[in-house]
Amino acid sequence: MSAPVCTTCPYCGVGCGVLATPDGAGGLSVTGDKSHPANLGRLCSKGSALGETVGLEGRLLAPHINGKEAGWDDATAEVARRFSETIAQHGPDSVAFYVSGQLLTEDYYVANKLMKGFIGSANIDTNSRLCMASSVAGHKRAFGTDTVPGTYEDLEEADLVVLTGSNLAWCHPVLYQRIVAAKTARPSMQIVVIDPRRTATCDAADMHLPLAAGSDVALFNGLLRRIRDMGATDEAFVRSHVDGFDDAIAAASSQTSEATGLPDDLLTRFYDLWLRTEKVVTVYSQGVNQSSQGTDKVNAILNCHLATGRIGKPGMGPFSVTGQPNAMGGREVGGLANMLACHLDIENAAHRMAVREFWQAPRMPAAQGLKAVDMFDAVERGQIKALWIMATNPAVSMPEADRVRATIAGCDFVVVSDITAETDTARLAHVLLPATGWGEKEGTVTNSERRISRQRAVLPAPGQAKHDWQIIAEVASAMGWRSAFDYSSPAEIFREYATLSGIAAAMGKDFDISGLAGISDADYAALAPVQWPVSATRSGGRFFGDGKFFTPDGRGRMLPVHNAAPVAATDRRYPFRLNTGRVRDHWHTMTRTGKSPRLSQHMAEPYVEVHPDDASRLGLRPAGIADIESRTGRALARVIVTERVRTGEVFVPMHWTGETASLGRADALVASVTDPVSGQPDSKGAVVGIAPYAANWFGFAVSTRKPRPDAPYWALARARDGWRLELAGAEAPESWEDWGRTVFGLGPDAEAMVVSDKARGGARLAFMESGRLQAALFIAAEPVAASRSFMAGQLGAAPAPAHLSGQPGQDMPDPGAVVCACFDVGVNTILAAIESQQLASVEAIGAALQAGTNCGSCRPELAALLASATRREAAE
Ligand SMILES: Nc1nc2c(c(=O)[nH]1)N[C@H]1C(S)=C(S)[C@@H](COP(=O)(O)OP(=O)(O)OC[C@H]3O[C@@H](n4cnc5c(=O)[nH]c(N)nc54)[C@H](O)[C@@H]3O)O[C@H]1N2
Ligand SMILES: Nc1nc2c(c(=O)[nH]1)N[C@H]1C(S)=C(S)[C@@H](COP(=O)(O)OP(=O)(O)OC[C@H]3O[C@@H](n4cnc5c(=O)[nH]c(N)nc54)[C@H](O)[C@@H]3O)O[C@H]1N2
Ligand code: SF4
Ligand SMILES: [Mo]
Repeated sequence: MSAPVCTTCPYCGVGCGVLATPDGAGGLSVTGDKSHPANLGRLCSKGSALGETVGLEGRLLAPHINGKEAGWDDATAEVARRFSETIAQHGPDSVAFYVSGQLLTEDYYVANKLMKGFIGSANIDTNSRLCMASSVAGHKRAFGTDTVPGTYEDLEEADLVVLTGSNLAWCHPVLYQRIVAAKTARPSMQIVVIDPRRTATCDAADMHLPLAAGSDVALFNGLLRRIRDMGATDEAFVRSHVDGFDDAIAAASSQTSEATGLPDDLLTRFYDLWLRTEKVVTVYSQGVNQSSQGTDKVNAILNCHLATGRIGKPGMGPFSVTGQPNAMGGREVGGLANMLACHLDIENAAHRMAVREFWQAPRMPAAQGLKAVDMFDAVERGQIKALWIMATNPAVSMPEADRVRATIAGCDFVVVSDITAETDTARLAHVLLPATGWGEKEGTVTNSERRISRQRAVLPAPGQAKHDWQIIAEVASAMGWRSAFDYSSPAEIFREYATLSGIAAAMGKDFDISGLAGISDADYAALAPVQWPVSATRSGGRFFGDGKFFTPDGRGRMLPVHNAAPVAATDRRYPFRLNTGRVRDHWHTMTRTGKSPRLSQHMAEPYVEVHPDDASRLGLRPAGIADIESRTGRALARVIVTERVRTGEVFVPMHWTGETASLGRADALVASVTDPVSGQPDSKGAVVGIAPYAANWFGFAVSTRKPRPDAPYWALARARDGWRLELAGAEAPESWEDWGRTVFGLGPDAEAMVVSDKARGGARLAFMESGRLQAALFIAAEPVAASRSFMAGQLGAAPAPAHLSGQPGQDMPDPGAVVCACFDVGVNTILAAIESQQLASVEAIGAALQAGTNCGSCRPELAALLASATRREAAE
């Protein structure tokens, strides 16, 4: 076995250190890096399962031109030629790059340099527009710079942690575990969750404020009024360092907090807790950013911290947590259409000149480029004629995803750089370029607390895959700019970038890593995680505690903000507010987590959470299928009836795509409404109508071969030795056996055992090849009751009667749906152990079954199982 390589997790913005050891057979074993300050050895379920996601199945391994495999020389030449011709004919603004917070800083730097400095357009935007843009804009308005003031330690040192619009337990699990550990050690620490949904994050909370969707400004304006009314303002800090106090108070006083829909006494309890607790950190994420008033929401939060001087000091401050592994790096390096590199501003002539000179750039745009939604609109209008998409899947993740998909399909020339061969977006490309992925590429990422860490290669580049920076540099060279893009390594790019940051710092910018400008190749290879700034005068630490901001006069700004109703109003046809977001074990469009059987079991199909009152009014049954419709599209999803959501609001996860479900793309339903300041889409604020989907049959199947499903509702997920498939439809095929043979790719030699119950519209089929179970199919008039976990474990097994009942026999234990993904422990195993071993705590479950003892992501679910078992016992 080789020595472990220190690298960084490619998922969320916590930025955990990972020790990865190749197993010599193309796989990896992965553990948490105890020396990394972000995680100190912890990993969540997704990080722990990284080894299961590096296999080459489904990978894009060679360039393709118009669907045919091609060599790199031809592919690079084709991209360069089409971009050059388009620019020559229609000008620099007729082309665009749409990039991603999943690029490394070095990739991002090169893409930005090519577009802004050499092509001469600012039409480069990133999926961070859908993610962090409102935080960027809010920070800039308040601080004069896009900088997160605090560090992760603040979350542990705080006496009150407010989590608003953040499902930290599922989306930043290691940070959540750090907070929970701090609270366990110091139980007086308080946690408050502000979220319309009761999420897993609420399990550790002392207080949950289920505010009406979109009403955060009303809530935080109420807090600001209370700060003023109760004399909690830090007058000295405001006098010396903050402008805008009176206007912000006036705006806050012009409205009540009624829009939150929360009772006054609950609000007052929260406000008074906030007021009497000096050490307070307010963490916020997409429930704040992804809103038609996302920037105002951000400033409403920042106002409260500025008014009380609770910022940039140990245990206090606002804390925008970043989503993607390099969302922060992208903001630093100028990945957004309205920024230059190193926090410099595109519309500032002096900044522009400095960068132009540094790059020796032939041209430089003087105005902002098009932000993501506007960019795709310009593609639709034919104004942008050549588009290069890197490391993102906009045909799934952009609002009005059906229209975006059609827009990309209609664009004259589309290039997609990806690691995955078949994504909804890759299917639309004229030129497909294979990139190296996590574990194969080298560079840096910056996490939520401004800490720069190395991603390091552990595995060789597969097939013909190249690094993203290399692909971009080669196209730039082919376009005639070889000397400016003649990089031989990411270290060289990093040095150039660090040097530029020194120039930016000399112009008064806070982003400064000039201390690394002279880093040698060897030191870059060995670079330990380091928090910026890194310069001759500063290293790491907090910002703004000293009252120094980066506005022209150095003072922070409070903003007058007013609560506004979400732009899309509900009406009779679309009476529900659609909330969207994430599940614990999947990452975005699932191109990586979808490869892991363990991660695919926790939530195996698209679903919609509906309140019981709404469900009964609409006739939606638990486990039935809902037909969800908006002005822009349609989706089918499994119904989960739950009090976790408010009445009038429903929740659909964002992860399902055209590859994994028939009609599961949440963004088909979401309108392209954006925040007027940041341009970020209101991904949580669409309006929809819901009705039961009139299914006459439901199905469940497992198959060793990847099924090619043919049904109105289907959803596909990996299982241990194959695939699992959920199905529903109106009209049943004539022969389920024939249907199964086609869908599961079975030959005539496959033997079928069929039990049909024509009267009740049911059928059960098991298909064998060489005496082993190849596929099983269960059809019923009701949602199928077969045990998913049991059947998924039976593929390849010798025939057994249980294969037709779909339930384990007496001697065959059924672990039930996976709760602990790290140790693959199912719900039935846990419930049985709670009962038989009288387990009374999450720790006791861990000691008995290991569940919850690795990443801890499932600890909230274990606690819920304990509570339900105790309730049952009490009732009996
Ligand atoms: N497991 C997992 N983790 C991830 C990711 C993933 O795909 N899977 N993606 C990463 C990325 S890129 C990101 S950006 C982060 C996102 O991390 P989060 O922002 O924590 O995740 P979301 O589920 O998008 O939304 C958070 C919460 O906002 C709530 N919300 C909706 N509307 C409102 C509102 O009006 N006000 C308030 N206060 N809350 C509201 C939702 O109910 C939801 O629980 O997660 C990162 N981590
Ligand atoms: N309704 C709704 N929509 C949302 C959100 C929401 O909460 N609700 N959240 C939004 C947010 S915050 C985000 S961040 C986006 C995320 O949405 P996307 O960025 O579209 O989602 P991913 O699946 O992460 O796409 C990454 C793509 O890059 C590929 N890839 C992975 N690694 C590499 C690499 O190293 N190089 C290259 N070239 N390709 C690579 C993957 O195979 C995949 O196709 O979705 C947004 N859309
Ligand atoms: S919390 Fe999980 S997903 Fe996020 S960086 Fe750490 S291991 Fe990766
Ligand atoms: Mo994100």
